[in-house]
Amino acid sequence: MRTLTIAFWLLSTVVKAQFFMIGDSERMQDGCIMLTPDYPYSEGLAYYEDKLDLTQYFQIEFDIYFGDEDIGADGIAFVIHDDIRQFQAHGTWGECLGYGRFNPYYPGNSIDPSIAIEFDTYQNYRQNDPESDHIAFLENGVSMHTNYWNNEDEAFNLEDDLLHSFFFRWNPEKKEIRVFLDGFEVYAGKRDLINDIFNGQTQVIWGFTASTGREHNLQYFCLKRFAFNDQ
Ligand SMILES: [Ca+2]
Ligand SMILES: [Ca+2]
Repeated sequence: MRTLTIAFWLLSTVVKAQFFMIGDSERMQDGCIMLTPDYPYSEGLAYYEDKLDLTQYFQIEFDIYFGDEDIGADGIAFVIHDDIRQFQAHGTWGECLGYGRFNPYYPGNSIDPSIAIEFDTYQNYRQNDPESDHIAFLENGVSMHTNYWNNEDEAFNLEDDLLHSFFFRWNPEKKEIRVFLDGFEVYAGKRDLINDIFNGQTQVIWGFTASTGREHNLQYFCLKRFAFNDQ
């Protein structure tokens, strides 16, 4: 247990220093990384420089800030990918959060193959968004979704000037993803990521993407802990 604790501490220390940033993302003074400033038509991404091993259990814990304007935009996506552009991969701005593309039926700039958890703060009819802010599981750079989580609250709002706690867990034996927001389970699903998404690839890139459009917000994340164990 002591060994594990030390390993977690080392990993969490290293994580803060090793993000590869593209677009408008910038380091902040307290070790957090800004993805977009509170400014229109911005896109920022930050990828951890070491790849994830999908054959291993992992849990990534982070805090996310979505701004202080309830009608701001557009949100943040947590992304795991093996796009051919690797650490330069990015999607479309605005409603696509720097991850997906405007139209799911035609090609566009998106991150693929991939999965993402989107934290969406602006309603876009083209992506089938509900009126409220919401969280959704996405695949292969397609922003449109049919299912989402908003705590069954039509006024659910993420842009409340607070940090929100998120956990992302991957269990390779059960092939299970679980995501938590402020203590609520916001997504749980089984998917054979290695074979069904990444075509046998086990080493993948992970990070965060975000964008703004006509509406905007300051958006950033702070990594809390990156833990591996055999649970
Ligand atoms: Ca909102
Ligand atoms: Ca949206």
